[in-house]
Parts: sequence; structure tokens; C-alpha cells
Amino acid sequence: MIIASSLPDLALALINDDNINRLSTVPSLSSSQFNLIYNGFSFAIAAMFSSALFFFSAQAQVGQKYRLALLVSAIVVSIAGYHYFRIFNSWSEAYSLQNGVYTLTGVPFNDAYRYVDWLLTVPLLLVETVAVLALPGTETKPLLTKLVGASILMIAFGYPGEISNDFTTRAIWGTLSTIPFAYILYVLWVELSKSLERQPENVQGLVRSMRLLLLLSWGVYPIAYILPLIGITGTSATVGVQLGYTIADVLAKPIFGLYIFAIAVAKTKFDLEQGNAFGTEQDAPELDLVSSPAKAQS
Ligand code: RET
Repeated sequence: MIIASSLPDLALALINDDNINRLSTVPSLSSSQFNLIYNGFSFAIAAMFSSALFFFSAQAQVGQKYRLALLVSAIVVSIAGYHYFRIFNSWSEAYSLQNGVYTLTGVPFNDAYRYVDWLLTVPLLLVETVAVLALPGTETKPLLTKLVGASILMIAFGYPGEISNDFTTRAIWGTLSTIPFAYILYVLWVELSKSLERQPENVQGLVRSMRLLLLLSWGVYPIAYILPLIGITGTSATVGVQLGYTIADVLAKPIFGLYIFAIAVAKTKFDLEQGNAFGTEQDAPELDLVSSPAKAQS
């Protein structure tokens, strides 16, 4: 009963948090600091929407069975473009210029857009990545279930810490979130490494670089989150957290999507050389980005 009655309070606290005391939102910014973030968000909108156009249209350049992976990339960056548009507007509403300084207006900067974006896009990115692994059909589903479950926990644990104005709360939720994060990266690294032997030669280098990009881009998120906890406070924390997440998002979505595209092109070329130009529906019931060579050879 007590728990039930405190749940709405918790929900309200999560929505109506006071922005003023947040560890990652300072009360005032110089115009260059405000503009750095403003322009960062604007750049992200351009990167997301232009890559969405590219991924939608690039489907025609790859074999039938790789098109769904490109479509997933296009959907990921479209969702992100929409959220960056909302984040950009929220940022503009959160501060106003007074006597040459950007000061909080009282309209809270809405960090929830970012977390909702991750909730939608991270599972889709995992689907894209697992598609590259060329796993036997029966292994794909359990692996995806574990990874998607862990990614939801990672994001859900991160949010209460993100919006908290308390150092310890941020540290505790951040640590909890790091457990599923480490699990995801470990599993993906191991599985991507194992998948190398199933790849044709012209794809192996791309998968190696993609594996590195995954590690580097995902690694930026906890680093940005941790800044207010390691003595980087005030304006530097705000700028560091927002720019860090934005850079990581551009690397993890459009740039990562370009790797998926490059792999799809390389595999289409491989298929052409094998005399299996555009695949068939039977070859590609799912997001079958890489399993074709193994199948073609067997
Ligand atoms: C949080 C909280 C602090 C600890 C960790 C985090 C990790 C976040 C990650 C987000 C990845 C997002 C991606 C989005 C692409 O669409 C939540 C910041 C570990 C890894 C890849």
C-alpha cells in the first residue's frame, strides 16, 4: 500500500525534477558555451536526417537480403533526428539571454528525450549489429533477447542518476547501469570476434573497424555521465555531458550505419562473384546481413 502510494510521487519526481540544482545543468552559461551546445545539437539534427535520406535511398545499391539492415539504420537515425529536434528546442527554451549571459528560464531542459531515444534506438542498433554476426539461426534470438534486455536495464538505471541533483544518487545509478553496459560490450566484442572467421576476406577489415567503433562510441557515454562525479562541475560539466552524448550519438548511429552500409556493399559484391547476385526471400527471411557466404558455401 505504502509502495503503491509512493509510486505516483516517484513518477512525479522523475518528471518534475528541479533543473536548477542538477549536477549537469548549470544556472548560467556564457554565450559561447550556450552556442557550442546549441550548434552541437543543430549539427546532430543535420547528421541524423541527412544520413536517414542516404540510408533510405542506398537500399537500392545493395542486395535484397541486406536491405532490411539499411532500413533499420535509416529508422534509427530518423528517430534520433526527431529527438535531437526536440532536444534542440528544449535547450533553447531552458535558457534565455540576459545581460550577455544565458540564464535558466525555469522551463526544465528535458533529458528524457535522450533517454527515450536510447530506449528505442539501442535495441535497433543491437539488431543491426547481431545481423552482422552470421550466427546460426537458433543462436540469434536468445542472444538478441539477452542484449536487448540488458540495454533496457542500462538505460533505465542511468536515467534517475542523470536527473538527480545528488552526487551519491548519480554515482549509484551510474554504477548499476555500468553492469549491463559491460555485459553488452563484452558479449558483442566476443561474438564479433568469433564472427570474423565466417566473413569473406573483403569484409573482415570492415568488421574489425566496426568492432572498434562500437567500443569507442559506446565508451563515450559513461565518460560524459561521469564528468560531474570526477570534479568537473558547473559549466564544464554541462558542456561536457551534452557535447559528449551528442558526439557519441553521431558516432554510434550515422557513422556506425555507414559501416553497416559498407559491409552490405562488400557482401553484395561477394555474392555477385559467387553468382548469387541479389539473394532470394528464402535466403533472407530476417536481417540477414552476413550469413549468406556461409550458406552459399554450404
Ligand atoms: C549511461 C548512464 C551511466 C552509465 C552508462 C550509461 C551508458 C549509456 C550508453 C548509451 C548508448 C547509447 C547508444 C545510442 C545510440 O543510438 C546510461 C549514460 C554505462 C552506452 C548507443
